[in-house]
Amino acid sequence: MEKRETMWESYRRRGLSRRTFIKGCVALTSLMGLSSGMVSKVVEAAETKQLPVVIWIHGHECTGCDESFIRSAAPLASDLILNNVALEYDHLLSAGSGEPFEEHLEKTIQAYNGKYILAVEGAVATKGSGIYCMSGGHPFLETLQRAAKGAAAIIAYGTCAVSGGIQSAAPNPTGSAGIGHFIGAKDVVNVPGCPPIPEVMTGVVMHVALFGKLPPLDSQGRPKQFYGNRIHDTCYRRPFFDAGLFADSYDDAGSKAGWCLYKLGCRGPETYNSCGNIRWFQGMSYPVQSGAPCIGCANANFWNQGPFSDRLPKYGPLGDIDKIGAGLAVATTAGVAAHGVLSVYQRSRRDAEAAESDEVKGGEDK
Ligand code: FSX
Ligand code: SF4
Ligand code: F3S
Repeated sequence: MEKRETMWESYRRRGLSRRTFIKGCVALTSLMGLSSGMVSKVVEAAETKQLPVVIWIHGHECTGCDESFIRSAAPLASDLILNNVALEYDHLLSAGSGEPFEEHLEKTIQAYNGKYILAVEGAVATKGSGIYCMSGGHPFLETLQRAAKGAAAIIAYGTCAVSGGIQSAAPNPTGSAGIGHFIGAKDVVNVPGCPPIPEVMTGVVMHVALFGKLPPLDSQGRPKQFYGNRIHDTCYRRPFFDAGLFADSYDDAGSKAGWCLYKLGCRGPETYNSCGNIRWFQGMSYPVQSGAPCIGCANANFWNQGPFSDRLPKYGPLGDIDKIGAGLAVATTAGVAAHGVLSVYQRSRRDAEAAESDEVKGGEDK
């Protein structure tokens, strides 16, 4: 087995300074959700660990996960696949194809047995002897099991790989399911989302690459640093939820004023993901910010829990929002004021009233 370079050696080969390397390590530390005290450990790992071999396979999916991954900005996906890992095989990103490409997969599995990271996107299609999802001439299930056997760690990227996703939506004609059912007792990091956030994808693979072990996981196998909060916990519309101010339709005054989207079907109260913190497109926005309720894309079976415009039947101790709406608004206003959020609430209410009066005027003009 050839000796591969370390990340530090890769920086030097490209003529990059020690300062740039350290800055890169600091950025990686933060990306992985580690405290600044861990920077020295990241530097040490980046200096001494050979770049890990990664095999990245695709099952039954839409390729959205890779499309998301290549938009990672910190680190850049191009940096990650060219300089931070040794990506030996990827159905989408590799230049190779055909029989030589499939032979390369076999050689890589054998040469790095027990040492490579296996990244998997997409579900396993089981019906019709696997004919609904073939990979290199084999049912995807065979490719998955062959590659999983010698993997040091397995990352399931996307809700399809984690729990079947849209591929397993009722009536599930292809018999699709998440990969966990098919790879025995192997440790799997589950990174759900349809697709997952790009920086979450790079953060997880870099954790495994640098530390040679899985990041801390929750009871569903998700990395705690990225799936420790609900969308609802970090939502900037939360003061409106707490104040009982809800948009009733996509173009009403409440919607224009940025009120809570719960009544439009928002799944934020039951969905764990980092969209509210990291956001998408280099921190630019995320569904709730663009005016669309969270549809719970990181939840198992979310495609079967539609229509997405149907609101959650109830939310925790609050019960049915319809029954408590007005009372909640009054009761929570005092609390909102105490927390200094009243100005946001008042401004928004004024905005809503102004928008409402504009709408009335617009109607009168016609
Ligand atoms: Fe599924 Fe990913 Fe959704 Fe698509 O690889 S999680 S359908 S974004 O592509 O698998
Ligand atoms: Fe935000 Fe949705 Fe929660 Fe409302 S219900 S606060 S829009 S996450
Ligand atoms: Fe998905 Fe909800 Fe985030 S729909 S992208 S988990 S806001």
